[in-house]
Amino acid sequence: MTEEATYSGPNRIFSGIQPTGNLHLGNYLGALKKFTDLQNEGWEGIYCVVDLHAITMPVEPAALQDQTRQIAAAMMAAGLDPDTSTIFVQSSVRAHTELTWIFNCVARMGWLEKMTQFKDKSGKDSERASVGLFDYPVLQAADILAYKATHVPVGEDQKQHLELSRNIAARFNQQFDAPGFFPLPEGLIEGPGARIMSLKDGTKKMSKSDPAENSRINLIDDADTIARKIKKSKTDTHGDMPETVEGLEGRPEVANLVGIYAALSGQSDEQVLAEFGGKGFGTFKPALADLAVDHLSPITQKMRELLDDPAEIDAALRKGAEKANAVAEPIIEEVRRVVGFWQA
Ligand code: AQP
Repeated sequence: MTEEATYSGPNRIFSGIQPTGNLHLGNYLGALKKFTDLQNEGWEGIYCVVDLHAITMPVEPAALQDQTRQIAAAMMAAGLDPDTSTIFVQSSVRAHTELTWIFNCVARMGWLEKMTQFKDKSGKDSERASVGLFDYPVLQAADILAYKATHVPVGEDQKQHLELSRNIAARFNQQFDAPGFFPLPEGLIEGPGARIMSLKDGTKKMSKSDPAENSRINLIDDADTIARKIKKSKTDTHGDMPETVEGLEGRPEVANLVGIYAALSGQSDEQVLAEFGGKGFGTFKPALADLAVDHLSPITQKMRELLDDPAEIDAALRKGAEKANAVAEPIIEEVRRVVGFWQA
């Protein structure tokens, strides 16, 4: 579905991270690092720990509480400042669930049936998956549009869900004869780190739910663990590091390691290969391990400090919920009026 983007409100960023399992390097480079860079470029940003999304799969209540704080700690440790950006927990702002219901009546079954993440996560037994898992992308559209966010920094895996959010926004505007009411949110996806792959299989994305612990670098891994995982990462039998970017074709594991080095060092793949092309993995892997440890250990340390005394996290989340509510509530009021709900 297409619509002239006539939205004229301010630019605003929204993004979320699920409190499910340990955050990994893919979450950091595909999301957290981008959030901080955008904040430091002056964007208004609303960043959410999406606990309503987390319960679409079974999760222990106590674990959910802990993991919610862990994600908030990671956001703060990665450089998000709760005074500059809004950091909050999704379930503390009711606009998300209310708008989801309205969007459930706008989105079409056929759109949701095409979502590959639902197919991947529900597996062969989709009849037993929760209705929430199927509806997940509609909640995601509500997350973004409850704030009329115009830009969404995410990893490449979220491209399809983002397209669905645009379709829901466009259809809402059309169905309720409210042109330009919702923006058609754009992804901020490109750039190094958009798709970090498993350290054990360069064709599979690095993921929290991969049972192979050595497939990912967790943000809470210590220096020795990071070095060991990089040393054991899969390469191939084609020989040393290629001299050119073309030489990375057909070498997904090596391309992934070069991409990680590039994203962490702020260089291009070409620059990395100018330095390491022709050298062996015995040279490249230790250099990558040092870079990863240098980059991640201050974040890990800050995360641990915050988690040792969670009062600072909780205060930031309370304040974030107030700020988020103050943006979302007037928008939901407008939505109620546009939809035609009774108002006293
Ligand atoms: N491998 C990745 N490379 C780049 N970005 C990634 N993201 C996730 N994996 C990669 C981005 O991280 C943000 C938060 O993701 P999430 O936790 O909300 O959802 P997810 O995609 O379900 O994370 P995982 O690790 O892949 O979990 P599972 O294993 O449960 O599927 C998003 O912006 C995402 O794009």
